[in-house]
Amino acid sequence: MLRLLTAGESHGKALVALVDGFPAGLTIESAAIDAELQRRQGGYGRGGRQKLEVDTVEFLSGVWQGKTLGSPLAMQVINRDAKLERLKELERPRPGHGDLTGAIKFLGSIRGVLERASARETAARVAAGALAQQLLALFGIQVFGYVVQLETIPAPPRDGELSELRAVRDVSPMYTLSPEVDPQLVARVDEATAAGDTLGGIVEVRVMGLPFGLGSHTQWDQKLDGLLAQAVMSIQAIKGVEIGLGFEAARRPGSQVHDEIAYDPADNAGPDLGYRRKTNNAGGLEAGMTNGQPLVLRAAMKPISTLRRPLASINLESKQPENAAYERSDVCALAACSVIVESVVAFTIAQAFCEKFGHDSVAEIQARYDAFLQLARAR
Ligand code: EPS
Repeated sequence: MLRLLTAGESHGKALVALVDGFPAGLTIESAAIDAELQRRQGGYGRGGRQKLEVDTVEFLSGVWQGKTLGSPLAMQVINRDAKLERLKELERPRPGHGDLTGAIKFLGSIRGVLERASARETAARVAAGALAQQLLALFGIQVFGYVVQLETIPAPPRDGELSELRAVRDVSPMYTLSPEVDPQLVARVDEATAAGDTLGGIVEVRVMGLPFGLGSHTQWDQKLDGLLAQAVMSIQAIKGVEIGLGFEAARRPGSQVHDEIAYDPADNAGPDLGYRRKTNNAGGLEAGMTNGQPLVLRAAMKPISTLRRPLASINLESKQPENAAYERSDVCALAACSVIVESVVAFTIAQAFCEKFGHDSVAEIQARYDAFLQLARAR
């Protein structure tokens, strides 16, 4: 089983991703992982912290001569702003953060909760997701995330070659596929900054090149849509996840929801085996399994809970009303969120991929993958 645990506090020594059950024989490209880590640090609306950090990954275990060994991979991202021991307790919990609830749950300090609840933890998840993307890429699976809405302003995605879309996204200040909308998004972030407020939005991830049959219909905890929703909902500030049409499916009759099936015997060499859909309202998943179509998932991010113009709270020492604490923070981390959701989706897909095709070695997975495509084509 491929699995991930993370460790680390926002201002502790480092974030660590412990990836267990990762196949042997993958040549690791550290620079590509660093590129994703740095993309996570970017986007319009980030705060002062990102000027201090230059996130890069160091492998502490599981790699020999540039290749994975099949043993646990400990990946470390060092915190430059490692000032945890000097930081003081907070007394006024921020509505929306884990401050009040965590301090009560653990009968302890707000600081002890916020340091781990912080979205800085997602650096470890992006490192693991970027590693997973390198495994998936060997099998032609590409995971691609971008922003589709800031607050109420849509930034519609577009179709096209992945390399072209990547080029558009990577010069966008908000990681959108709508350059014409970007100035409006930037202006809205500037407005929120001036008002001491924060902003959320919606990100979308597409996964191309998926074979049939990742996940399973047989048991609730193996359904891939459920696993994806769990993984994405666990990202800090995510409040909703939808796949394909999502909530819109509830508003339409079945004839306008389900994706009619066609077949092209002359073009069945790819992982879709020649089965084509006129629409992809299912978002690539039927009965908890990939169906050979692109996976499409969206996630809703709430605005960041640390506001420069703070909301009402209670001083936990005096129990008297006071405004919430303010600490240096981001105004909008939506662009970063698109990188994080992309990474988390990539890791979850890699888990399902290894569940189906094995996780001992890349060579065995390749043989089993090829054999499956051959058998499935003859089905
Ligand atoms: C966060 C508070 C801010 C964010 C942080 C998440 O950190 P700091 O208090 O050091 O300014 O910048 O996110 C990151 C550091 C990051 O790398 O994403 C919080 O309280 O959740």
